[in-house]
Amino acid sequence: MTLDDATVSALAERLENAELNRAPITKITDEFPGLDWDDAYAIQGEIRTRKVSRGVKVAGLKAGLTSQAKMKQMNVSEPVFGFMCDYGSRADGGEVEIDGFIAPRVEAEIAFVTKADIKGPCHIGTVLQATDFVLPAVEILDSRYENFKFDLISVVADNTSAAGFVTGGNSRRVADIDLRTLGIVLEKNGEIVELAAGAAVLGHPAESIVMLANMLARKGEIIPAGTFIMTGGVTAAVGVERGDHIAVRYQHLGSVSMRFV
Ligand code: OOG
Ligand code: MG
Repeated sequence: MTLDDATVSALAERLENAELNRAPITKITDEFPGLDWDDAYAIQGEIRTRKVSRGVKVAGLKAGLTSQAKMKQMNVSEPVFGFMCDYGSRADGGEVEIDGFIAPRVEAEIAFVTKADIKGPCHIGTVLQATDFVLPAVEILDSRYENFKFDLISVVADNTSAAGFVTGGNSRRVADIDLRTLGIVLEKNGEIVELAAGAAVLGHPAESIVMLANMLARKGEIIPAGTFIMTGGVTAAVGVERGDHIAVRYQHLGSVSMRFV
């Protein structure tokens, strides 16, 4: 950790204002090149504290950069973790107002809901046993950095570009389906633009929750029962513009769609 509390607060405020005013900023590592992981998660934690103190509810947790497609697209090599807010939720099949974002992108994910606490260090068996059900989810990403130019430290501080999410389709028990071979097709305006299988995320999307639990354990935290967790984009993220229709079809889990207006 290199920053003092006052600087963590100032950077959290700068990033949250960029989100709330949809006014992108230069990446924070330009000004503080020596920032480390602890600094980045401290800034993200401070953004969360600010939101919660204003009455925002944390809707769930997320892992990101968990697939080769995403790591390649973002030119990074390690997963990152963030949180989702209640106000980021959008209805399946509904309209999403594009003016609520700076430069939104969408990506297909597999989400888990837990039924027991998960305490790291743990393994995939712990996660599968603690999973109530899985469901399809589309994340709406929006970097608060200009031209989404960022590095891992900056993106963690910016709550991993979290901006919105749409869940839908059917929920299923993990024991009933093979999440590794589950096919996912992302269509934009009726054309297939991305496709993948669940194994794109760390070999099995539950591995992403293992990594999240292990990261939280280092801070003395757990994943509580009843947590909604997005395990990371299986495909590269796709930019969207006003008028675009997105539909993601999941084998066994139905589909999720939205139109940007
Ligand atoms: C970082 C967020 C990554 C995922 O699922 O990989 C993420 C970004 O691409 O802006 O949410
Ligand atoms: Mg994501």
